Amino acid sequence: MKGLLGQPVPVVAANAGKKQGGIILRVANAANVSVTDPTAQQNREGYRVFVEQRNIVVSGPTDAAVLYGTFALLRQIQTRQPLTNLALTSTPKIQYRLLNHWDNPNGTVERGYAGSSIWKWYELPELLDPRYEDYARANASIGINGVVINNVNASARYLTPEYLRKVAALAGVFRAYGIRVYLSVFWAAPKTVGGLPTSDPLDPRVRRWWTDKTNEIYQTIPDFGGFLVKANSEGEPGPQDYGRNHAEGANMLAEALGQHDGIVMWRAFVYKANSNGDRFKEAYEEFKPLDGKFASKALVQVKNGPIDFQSREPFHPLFGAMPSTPLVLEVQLTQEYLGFATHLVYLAPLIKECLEADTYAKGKGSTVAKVVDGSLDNHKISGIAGVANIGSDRNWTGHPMGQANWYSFGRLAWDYTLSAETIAQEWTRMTLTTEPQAVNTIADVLVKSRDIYVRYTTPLGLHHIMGQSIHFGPEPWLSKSARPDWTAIYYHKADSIGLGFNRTATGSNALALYKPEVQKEWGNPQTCPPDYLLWFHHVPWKQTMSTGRTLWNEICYRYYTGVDSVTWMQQRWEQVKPSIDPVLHADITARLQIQHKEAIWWRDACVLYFQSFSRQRIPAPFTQPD
Ligand code: GCW
Repeated sequence: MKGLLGQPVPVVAANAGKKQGGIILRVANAANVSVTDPTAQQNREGYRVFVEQRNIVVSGPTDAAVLYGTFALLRQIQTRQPLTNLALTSTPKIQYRLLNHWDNPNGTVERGYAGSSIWKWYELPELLDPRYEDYARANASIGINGVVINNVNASARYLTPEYLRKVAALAGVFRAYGIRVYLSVFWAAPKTVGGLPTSDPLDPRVRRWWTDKTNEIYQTIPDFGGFLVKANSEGEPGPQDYGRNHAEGANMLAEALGQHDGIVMWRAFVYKANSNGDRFKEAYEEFKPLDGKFASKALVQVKNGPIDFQSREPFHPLFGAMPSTPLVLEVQLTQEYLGFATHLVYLAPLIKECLEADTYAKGKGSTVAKVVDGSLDNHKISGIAGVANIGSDRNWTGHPMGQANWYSFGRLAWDYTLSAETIAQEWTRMTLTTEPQAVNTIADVLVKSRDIYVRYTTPLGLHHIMGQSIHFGPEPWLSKSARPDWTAIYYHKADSIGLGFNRTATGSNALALYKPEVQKEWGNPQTCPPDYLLWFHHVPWKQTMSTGRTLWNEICYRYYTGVDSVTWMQQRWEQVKPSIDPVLHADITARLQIQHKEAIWWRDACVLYFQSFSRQRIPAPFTQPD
């Protein structure tokens, strides 16, 4: 308040003198929160902000609730909303709202583009960087209540007493902000740390080891949140190494958690090397048969789409297919496939597109959001995870606009009914400017930016045609790799006839994983939304689309107008210059220049490459690039 208002705001322990015109923080009504109600946990975090006898009261049943209400009030003030007759009430829709850090013990961040890790392991536990508290406060302000601090490609080191003390020091900072810490675990830790000959989840020694280790963790960190596991995926060890399945692995960890208040999040991101099938189907085929076999403390964590955080994916077919298992939605805030930290891409529309997708699991309206919040299948626990885009860069996220992705993830995890536009406006007002016209201009750019990125990189449902390994820039010609499902050709299937991956019954039939209503819409190229077309169909170059253009002309049209739209973003950004801090403005101007250059790179590379199959001219008014 002092920072916002520029004058001191005295803090008193209690309103003994019956003063007016103040703010009262009140932890109240805790007794009314039912412990048997599945939404009780969320209710414990819900707040009310209202006016009572000329004071503003922030009230909730727990400290955390009052903290969230306080941030809601600050948001109200900072975005310059009226305070008279204030009446804000809000309860989070999802219980576990987590950031997943892919941070390594050596300070690197897998797929991180904002400098090195913010965790300084070599200084912990003695030295606490003040940024840990800034980080916790920022998270609390958007409702995030848990952080998995290490990479899912996990080092076993975090389970050693030396590192647990360091993790405990971070937990000590986060606690006051309602945030619990979680660890990604390395499956083979009983061997590498415990000295056992095996890490078979059904071996009694292994089970004992995890139980003892879990008890040790809770002794060090009493409010520890639980485990995240990537197993038998991309070379990581797992229960399948011993002929056991994912549920047997997850259930062993759930058992180790015992009476402790912790959960297991088991990732469904699995696909096999040299699979002859369609990678799209693999997670479904492995996990769907395990529905109903997971312990009550285990959740399965599913990426938004079936391949891997592409700029646009259809929703993952596991949503709606595992009614007996709570599913955590995993989205990626770090822009691994969306231009790293040089492209301005606001991700709220992508996240909402997934949450609002209809699985039809229990008829119309069975959205992914209802699967994830547990309401569709009456689950007692629910979760959502965002792969963090945070690093040691002074602006946290590399691209200053990347902060909007961290922000919007938290806001949507709390309330996915908020619109991408509303969140963009809020963030812009709180971060960049409150000048109304500039706010509208910037929010408009933010909201359109993801579609623009899709246009100049992977229009019409093209996917996985990016540069190998680092996942940057175009490489649609990539045909050789250690694995066919890491090549671009595997995905786009360009030939002299047309373009796209046939996933209908005459192709891989991945479409059959969805409910009939979804199959019906996406299975017919006439009714399939153009945005998903090449995900499911091999379309002839000369085929006329709903837009009236042939596929070839439509592809060219999208690549070219995509680049033009980056120019439009640059012009809009130039317009708001008077309202923005000059250093920040210059930074983003330069990043937009890079984005424009790289958009041209994507366009020319893809159009010229695909032209070698279509053998058609680039239509007017576009010109053949040099
Ligand atoms: O997208 C891929 C990334 C890997 C990542 C993996 C995963 C952490 O390229 O870097 O590993 O997904 O999600 O497990």
